[in-house]
Amino acid sequence: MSLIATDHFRIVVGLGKSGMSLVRFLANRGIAFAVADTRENPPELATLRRDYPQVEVRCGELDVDFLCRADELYVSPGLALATPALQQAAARGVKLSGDIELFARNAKAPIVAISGSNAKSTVTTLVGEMAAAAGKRVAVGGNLGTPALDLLGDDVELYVLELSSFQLETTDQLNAEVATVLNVSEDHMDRYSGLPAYHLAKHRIFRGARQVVVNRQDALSRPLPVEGQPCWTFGLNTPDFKAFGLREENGEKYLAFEFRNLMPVRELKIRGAHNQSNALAALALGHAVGLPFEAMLESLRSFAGLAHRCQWVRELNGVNYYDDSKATNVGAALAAIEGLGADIDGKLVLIAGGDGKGADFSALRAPVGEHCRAVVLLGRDAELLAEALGDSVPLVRVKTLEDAVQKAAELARSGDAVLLSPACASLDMFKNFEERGRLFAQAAGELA
Ligand code: IK4
Repeated sequence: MSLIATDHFRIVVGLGKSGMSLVRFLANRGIAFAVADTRENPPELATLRRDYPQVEVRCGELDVDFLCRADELYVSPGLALATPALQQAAARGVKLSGDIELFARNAKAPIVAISGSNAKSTVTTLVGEMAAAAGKRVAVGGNLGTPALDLLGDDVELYVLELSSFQLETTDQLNAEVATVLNVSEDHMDRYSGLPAYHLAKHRIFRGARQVVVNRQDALSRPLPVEGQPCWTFGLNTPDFKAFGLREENGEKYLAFEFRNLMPVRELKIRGAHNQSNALAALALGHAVGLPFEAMLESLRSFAGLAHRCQWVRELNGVNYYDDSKATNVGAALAAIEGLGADIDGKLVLIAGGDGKGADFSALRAPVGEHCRAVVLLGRDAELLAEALGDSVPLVRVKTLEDAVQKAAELARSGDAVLLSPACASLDMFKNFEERGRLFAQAAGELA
């Protein structure tokens, strides 16, 4: 590959999905770069060797002297910035950056930026659908679907990005048109010193934002006020000025903006209070970028929810099976247990466990005691979950997801629901939560 000579040299650290998008971006612009990954066989190595055979790649333990050949490193969200080799390079003057920073420097259209411990994929997808329904040329991605750099295009009118705390850690100035942290609950405690550090990383999303959207019911979602910066809020209580919320009138509950009712809540296909909150968050973000209410409400009426997000899989012998593999933390599992638990006649048989990422599982004890007939535990941190749940409910340990589904089917009675909502990441046993969800649905489908 011919590279235009510049005094700049970059290194892409981590060759997964976003690493590969960085490679394409840098190569297309003739910027000189190399690639490093701590793994011997990173996921996109074959693609890189095929499409960019001239690019230098160093696999295995990071070499600080090699990293210091670059003036800027683009660090994968899967690799901790605290990694000693990265910190040593930074101490020697190398800038640590990431794909989202590069995206922000190059995007020409407004950005809707969405983070939070939970619901960010749902709200991102909703805002994307709303913009499309309003006739906008919209590009949706980031932490979900297409990596941000692959979205860049001259004809794009609006970007809608889901961003993780790891992506935000390497982003200095996002300059979003509107930014939000939907909620903050504990996650990734294997990568952060505590909730404050995680909270701080998420709030980098507000750097340079022209407008913000705040969750009235989560103080940790609120940025410091900035003079002249419009602040829209959402919450399940009654809305006031610049606010989205719920209002009850003549026994009917409505999604509402300020003093006007927009749509009866019952017209939503997605169920549960947390999904009403998600709908309101999407309305607030869409309104901030000027989307008309008509198109937004149409999208809300047709949206049936995401795959692996409390997704109905099948019914057998009066038992419904739900795939909530996307519940990779305690907050997400709580929403599912409380939401679905209150919605069914019978009880839940919960399948949980995996890589707990250092979480405190104790908040699960009371709702599990209230809503669950039994819990089937699997994965690396099954025993930590067992300890937290105590004797609130019968516990069954299994080794595989197939066994978990089998056991759950035996335990469930007619009217019950079997719910995979692991409160843990899947990476100890699976490629990702999508694979975990697919295998759950397959095992449930094979029950006879
Ligand atoms: N160099 C380098 C390098 C070395 C190892 C780069 C990556 C790794 C592997 C990879 C990864 C960790 C990809 C990842 C990741 C973590 C992608 C996403 C995440 S995440 O923490 O943002 N998401 C998981 C979570 O929320 O727990 C998803 C878990 C799941 O799918 O079950 O390391």
